[in-house]
Amino acid sequence: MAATPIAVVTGASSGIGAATARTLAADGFRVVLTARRKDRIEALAAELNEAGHQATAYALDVTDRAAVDEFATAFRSLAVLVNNAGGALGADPVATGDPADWRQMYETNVIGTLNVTQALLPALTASGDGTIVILSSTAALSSYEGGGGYVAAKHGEHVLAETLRLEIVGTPVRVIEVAPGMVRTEEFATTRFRGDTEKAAKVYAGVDAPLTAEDVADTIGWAVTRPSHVNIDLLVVRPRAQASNTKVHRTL
Ligand code: 8X3
Repeated sequence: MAATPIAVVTGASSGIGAATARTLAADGFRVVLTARRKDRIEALAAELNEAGHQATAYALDVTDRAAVDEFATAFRSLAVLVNNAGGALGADPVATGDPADWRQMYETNVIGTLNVTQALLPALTASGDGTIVILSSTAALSSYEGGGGYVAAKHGEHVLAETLRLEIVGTPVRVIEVAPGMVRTEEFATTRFRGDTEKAAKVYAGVDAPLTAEDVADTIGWAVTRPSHVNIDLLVVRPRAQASNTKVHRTL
């Protein structure tokens, strides 16, 4: 009997990461949930196992290269890696943005993705049929005022995905970039505005049905389960009410 294919999901403690873990578990993968918050991923893994799926939790900070390398030693063969860990900090103009925020966003979004991808690439290749998903953003493709360091970091992730795809062509690993627009999750905007829930709520004010974490997980699940020779290079997904990063229909 063939072994159950394994999918690693980073940032699986909430939002898109947690929803993606649920989707891939339902798709028949043994999911390995990673995030810094151990209690959350352990609870989700227990819930998935109780529902008859296969899940394990591993506390991991993707910016800690030594810890990532240690984690990677557990895998001789890996089917799927979903690089979801990341996020935004601040919405200040370039003129006044805090360099510390820029640095942190580059660390988590770009270097975190680089760390995990480099460490697991041998196992993905060894599987003979590996898939790397990079969760970027529509902020990876065009700028918006106040996007600042987040836009810069997400552009970095986009370039990482493009360059890696060029470099590993001919190996049995595909690179899929999923770029969501406005997604309402419990934490993204609140983290960006440092706990200011009023400011966070304004992001979605009057928007008829922003995307949910489940919508994005659904697109990731679809892309990952295409036949091996099909590479969804870049999938942009927005709510119907959002035509671009700066053109959002609001009923206010
Ligand atoms: C999230 C989309 O518009 O907040 O990645 O940059 S946005």
